[in-house]
Amino acid sequence: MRRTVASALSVLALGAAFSLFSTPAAGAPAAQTYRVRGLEPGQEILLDRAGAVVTDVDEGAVYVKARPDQAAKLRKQGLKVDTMTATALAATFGPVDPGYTDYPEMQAEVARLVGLYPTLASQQVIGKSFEGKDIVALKISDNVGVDETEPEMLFTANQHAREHLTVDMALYLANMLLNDYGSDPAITKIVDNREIWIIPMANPDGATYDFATSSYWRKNRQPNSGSTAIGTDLNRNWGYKWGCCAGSSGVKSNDTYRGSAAFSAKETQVIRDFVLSRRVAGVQQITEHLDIHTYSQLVLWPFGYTTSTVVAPLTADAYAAHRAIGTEMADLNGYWPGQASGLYIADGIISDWMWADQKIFSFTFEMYPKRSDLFEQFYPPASVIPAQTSRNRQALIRLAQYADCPYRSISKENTYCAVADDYTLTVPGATYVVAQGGTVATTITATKTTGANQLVSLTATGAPAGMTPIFGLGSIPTDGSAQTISFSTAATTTPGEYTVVVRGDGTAGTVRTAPVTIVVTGSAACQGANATDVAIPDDGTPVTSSLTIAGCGSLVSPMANASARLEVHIAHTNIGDLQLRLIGPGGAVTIHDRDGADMNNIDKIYTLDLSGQTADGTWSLEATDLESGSTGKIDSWTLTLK
Ligand code: 0X9
Ligand code: CA
Ligand code: CA
Ligand code: ZN
Repeated sequence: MRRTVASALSVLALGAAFSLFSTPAAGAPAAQTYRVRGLEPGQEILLDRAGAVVTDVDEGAVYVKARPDQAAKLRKQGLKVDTMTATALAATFGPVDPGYTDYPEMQAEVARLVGLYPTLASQQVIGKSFEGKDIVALKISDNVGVDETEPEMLFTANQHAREHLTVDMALYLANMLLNDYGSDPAITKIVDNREIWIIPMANPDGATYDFATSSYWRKNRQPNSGSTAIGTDLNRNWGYKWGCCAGSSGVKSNDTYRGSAAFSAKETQVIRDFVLSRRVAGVQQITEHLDIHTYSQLVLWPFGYTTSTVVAPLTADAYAAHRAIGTEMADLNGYWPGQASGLYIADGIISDWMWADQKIFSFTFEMYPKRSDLFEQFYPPASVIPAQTSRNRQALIRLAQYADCPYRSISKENTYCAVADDYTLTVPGATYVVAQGGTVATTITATKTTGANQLVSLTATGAPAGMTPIFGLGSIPTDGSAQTISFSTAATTTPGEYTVVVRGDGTAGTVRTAPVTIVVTGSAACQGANATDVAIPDDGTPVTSSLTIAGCGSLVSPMANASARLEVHIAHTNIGDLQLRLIGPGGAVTIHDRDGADMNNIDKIYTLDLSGQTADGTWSLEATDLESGSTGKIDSWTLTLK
């Protein structure tokens, strides 16, 4: 279906573009919700002019807050404008499914876990909401009653009232850590070596109101002086770059109202003060933070207020580490990774403050669903909870594993996280290329940086089947001398790019690693590339870019590999509009189905099981833009079948 401007705006669409809503004079009729249909691309200005504030966007319709006189203006423009009664709202968005965890149930669940695991879990009321409800933080760690010197992590959920799935996500995390402690080694290690703080409901007033009214409520419930409009968007109220950049609204009735001042909301004050209280002798104990939202299936990192990537106080290395961890998490949960501003500019957000003010690595998850038209957006049925929370298990574990030194994600732990009796482990050069059956040699060096010398024993992980790392010496001194290390491959080693991690275990207990990137090339006949640009028409018919593979399949081995490599480069202004298929001699595989909400460009390496298809023949990359309002081109792609 061709989408109108309504769905062209569909990605959350909570920006400040429609903020001309004038405050009604005292006694004027209050704003109410209307459904507007028949809006064509480019006609958004009509909403602006009438003073209507967009609160939500759906396939074929925009929902606005407006006064009756403003709604009448829209009708005069020929738009279909329906009054949304509370019943109509509930019918459109559905009531909140009682299967979600409401405020009393959240308190009961936290109390149950603390009762069940008294040595691992404790709870603390870190402050009160505007209406006086407890804001609860659950702490999980071994020796939970003791403030140990372990890296701390903070999880916040439900800043936005209607994003009920996020509360269940936080409680899934708590259950995962507690129930699987002692049985799952990765979880046990995390609970033993981290102090984890979970705030499952950052906005209990808003959540309670939304459960009671099913009104699709986003903000807190704090009144605004001089207005009948209630509420501040907590995720526009944080004190870094508050209100700086048109990424929030100054209009009290707007869904992204930033509040009267930075930290004017009670709930952001409480959480800020809790974070500040985690400084010991001036050193912030929390190293990583995750803020949980719905929807769009994204992993986001700072900054949200600007599209610049590296801007002080976010250094190039800090940005790179955010990106590396964020991308690893996205690989594990199937979300799309990107900088927060890639979705849209938002200012006064929690993650920007966490990094800029406290140097806490901070991420945002936007959970299920992927798109607005797939399901009930913020109100999917509670039946999705088990699958949509457990899909984040490995991503959360990975995040926790980095909490001692997030810079390890870019192999800069030696620079940023040095310990006594330390050394660096280095392998020169970036990428080593070796043909199947061949051997590539290089050197490895251990160099003492602090403390005493150690003897370092070497091992390696991550080598593919058939590849053997060979160390000239099994143990090397930290005197800086270069030692030989080589990698021999078998004729059967699957071509591809591998990261072999060489690990050094020093006699003083210091563990250091050095990643080595090795590209194993197969027969040239099994590779193809096409770098000719192919324009992808907006909301148009499929386009393809093709290549021919010949002489790759043999009589004994005619098929492509179970882990074939497809590298895709596409320039596009909204990859959430795009569908991509790889069409081979034996059929089509969908590799991208409108993932990534409103983000730009695809530069990605896909590993595909193509073992059901003959290698030789024509292979095409097909791109279809399914929505209007954005466009791009297939830039280049490379296919390695064996
Ligand atoms: O707008 C928000 O606060 C978040 N999205 S939501 O739909 N859950 O409201 C996203 C915040 C991420 N930051 C930026 N987009 N800049
Ligand atoms: Ca502990
Ligand atoms: Ca501590
Ligand atoms: Zn949100």
